[in-house]
Amino acid sequence: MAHKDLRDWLKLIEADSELKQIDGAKCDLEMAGLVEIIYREGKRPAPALLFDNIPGVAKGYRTLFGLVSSPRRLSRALNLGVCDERMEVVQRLRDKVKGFKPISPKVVEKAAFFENTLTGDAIDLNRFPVPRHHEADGGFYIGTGGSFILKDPDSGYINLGTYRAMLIDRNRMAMHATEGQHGSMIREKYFSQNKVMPVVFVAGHDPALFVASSDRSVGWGISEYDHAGGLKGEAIEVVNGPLTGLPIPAGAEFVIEGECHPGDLVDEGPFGEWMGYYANLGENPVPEPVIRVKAVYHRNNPILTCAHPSVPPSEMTPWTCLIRAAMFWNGIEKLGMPGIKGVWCHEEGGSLQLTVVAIKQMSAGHAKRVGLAADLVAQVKTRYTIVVDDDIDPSNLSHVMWAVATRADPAVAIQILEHCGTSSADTTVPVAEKKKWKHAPKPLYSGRAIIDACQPFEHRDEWYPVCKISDQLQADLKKKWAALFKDLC
Ligand SMILES: Cc1cc2nc3c(=O)[nH]c(=O)nc-3n(C[C@H](O)[C@H](O)[C@H](O)COP(=O)(O)O)c2cc1C
Ligand SMILES: [Mn+2]
Repeated sequence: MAHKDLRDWLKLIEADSELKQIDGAKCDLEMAGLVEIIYREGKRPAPALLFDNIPGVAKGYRTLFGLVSSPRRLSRALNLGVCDERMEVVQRLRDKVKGFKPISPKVVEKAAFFENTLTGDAIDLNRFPVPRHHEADGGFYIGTGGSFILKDPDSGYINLGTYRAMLIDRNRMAMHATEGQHGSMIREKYFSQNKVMPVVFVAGHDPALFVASSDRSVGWGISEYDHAGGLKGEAIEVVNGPLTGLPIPAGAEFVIEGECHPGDLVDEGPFGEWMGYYANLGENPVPEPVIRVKAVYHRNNPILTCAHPSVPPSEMTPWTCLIRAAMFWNGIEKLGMPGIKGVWCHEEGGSLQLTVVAIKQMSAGHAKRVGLAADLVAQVKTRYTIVVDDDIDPSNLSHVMWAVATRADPAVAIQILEHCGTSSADTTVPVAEKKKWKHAPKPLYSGRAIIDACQPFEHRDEWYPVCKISDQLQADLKKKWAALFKDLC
């Protein structure tokens, strides 16, 4: 049986010793600062961090980071069978998604979050434990570990997306859904018809729903509700929002109902982003649509869920690398590429900008074609794709770079793709270019590279022998000198 809601799931991860409560940290810089240090410098896997007894907020109000940031937690959240091995989680996830049957949500009458209903003057977003993440951030951010629920006005399909939102005042916030996101496409439809857009924001919902709502591979027109239900193997329970009519996850801890009016914009940002930069420096803060909050609902002692981006490895990258490796691997195979033995999306590239694919070479040019396919699958936010032979562990960066240093002749191995379209998050675009992006989007371009770090196909049979002790000798020595290895390795 899968977990029922976040509280139920927290009990499971506590029993796994993957939950740590921290008392007394402040919302302003302390909570997120501790998360950053623990995830960058601490032991792996780092536990989920539940902040409690937070100064300045009501007793019992809590904030949770690192919800699914370990192989075990992600495998639990997606009902993959408990697993601590990264590559095994990737395999199980891609198998599950291949045989995928989406399950529509089930409407129920009751939700625990109706325990507390705030409307009118009673609404005050500043009463909740919303963090400020970095010193240079423009404000306090909700939404990093939540979902926005929107309805496509044409087809009526329900989209869930994870987009950050900055608190403006007690009943307004600004949503940052970047260009091309389903959330911004839906918003543009309402605004172009001069219509008010109904909005729901939830936090502290089912972790499977959070993962689905931040997964780029869920396509336009497919509801993340159905996708999350399919992953969990059971329908997500929803109640209809009293004001918006939008379906709201019944198990959520914290809910906002509100609306977004055409032309109502406010400065949002700056905010330190997923690949470790303030990437929107050209125009920062950026005018973003205001969400006017009409009602807040929350469970007693609510738990807000947040995610902390920073220079990787961050609190986000230990799980986004698993999701992307699974999705990219399936995507490369769908393009008809044979011989794929492993895919890894390195945390150093924010799980998107540095992909390594291991192959069993099957024909001349195979490695290069696989590299092109991987670049295509990763779409707009990629940078480097490296293809290695299957004696290289694609998830071991030093192993990968050894292959690059010894097998890739730069003159022929590196393919540079110039002038590819890119996103506002791209830090290779000069800041001056971004400055031209005022209000009306201007095209942005940057390059990508594919590095073929495989042994040259036609010389494989006479390739240089690797100087490394055999696996057998290694195992024998480790057994015989077990005490020595206990001290030194
Ligand atoms: C922790 C986390 C935070 C994110 N924050 C944002 C954000 O602020 N803005 C944004 O456009 N995308 C953000 N994303 C990426 C989107 O959630 C992701 O692209 C998702 O597919 C969007 O849903 P959609 O495809 O239905 O628009 C974030 C992803 C994660 C994992
Ligand atoms: Mn979507």
